[in-house]
Amino acid sequence: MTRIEEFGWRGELEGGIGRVVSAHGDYYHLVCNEAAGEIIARKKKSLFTRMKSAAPENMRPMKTSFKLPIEEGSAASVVKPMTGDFVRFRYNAQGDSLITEVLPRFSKFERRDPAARRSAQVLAVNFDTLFIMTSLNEDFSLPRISRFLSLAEDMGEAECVLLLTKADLEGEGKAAGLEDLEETVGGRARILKISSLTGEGLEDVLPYVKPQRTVAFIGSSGVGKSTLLNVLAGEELVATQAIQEWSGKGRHTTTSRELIKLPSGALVVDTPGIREIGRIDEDDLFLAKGVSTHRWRVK
Ligand SMILES: Nc1nc2c(ncn2[C@@H]2O[C@H](COP(=O)(O)OP(=O)(O)OP(=O)(O)O)[C@@H](O)[C@H]2O)c(=O)[nH]1
Ligand SMILES: [Mg+2]
Repeated sequence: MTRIEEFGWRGELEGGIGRVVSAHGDYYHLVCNEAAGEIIARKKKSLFTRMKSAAPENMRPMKTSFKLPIEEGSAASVVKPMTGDFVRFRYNAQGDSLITEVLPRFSKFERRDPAARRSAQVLAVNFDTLFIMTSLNEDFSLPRISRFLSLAEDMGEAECVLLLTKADLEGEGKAAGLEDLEETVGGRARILKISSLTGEGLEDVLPYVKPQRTVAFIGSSGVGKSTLLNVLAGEELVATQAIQEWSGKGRHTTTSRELIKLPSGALVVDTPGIREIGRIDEDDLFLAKGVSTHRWRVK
């Protein structure tokens, strides 16, 4: 299997296809079949992509509950590459390689921008499974879960799992409204309960972390996204941080999106936590922490 296939590519095998594993301003870390399997590439200035076609048939996951190809028929738009994207690039062994096209995304999770300055903010792309994660402590919120699930309805060709984290804390009875969870979810996602601390329920997660399949972790800061990633990796791959005692909420530990390959061969996108800003207007519920725009210096 070639490197790009290991990283989830299911399309035609041609040269110059890469997958973004992390973004650093206008520079992108790509895995690909060129060079030693990874390169740094720069984004072509004003990268225009006509997103009129759906992802090719062979790019789609085998099991799907959604039929609508996303972005079909939409007008030409500027698409900035992001972690998880498959891109076309022009390889240059001497200097900067150039990303020339962002390939159509077969799934994406986005929310309306709270300030409405942009039409939408994309949080994850090209995942086979979306893990919406929420912890079983005082931070548990049925309206938030409902909001996440309605955003996931338009996500394209992927399945959605609601992961209730910190099951070891459930006994403390701080997750108000837990008894109404099934009704709120209304069959829109499979519900799993796990504890990264005790290992409870982790066996139910394993079927989703399969070779060449991508899982995106989404959820508020401190719900244990990075902790789960480390447990699945079997080592301390990414930093995690203790929760703030007084609020039950975490303090953004993960600050950029990164695509990580697990020993199982699965690809995971760990995302920065989404911060809730209010409960008045459903559309304004979320404020995500921006992706780090730290620039890579390529010598
Ligand atoms: N009791 C308990 N604590 C957990 C569990 N999983 C994670 N934690 C703790 O929760 C805190 C936050 O975990 P992180 O994994 O950093 O949370 P995160 O979702 O990645 O947070 P951001 O990166 O800020 O979005 C850490 O102190 C973890 O040790 C769990 O299953 N049970
Ligand atoms: Mg994290």
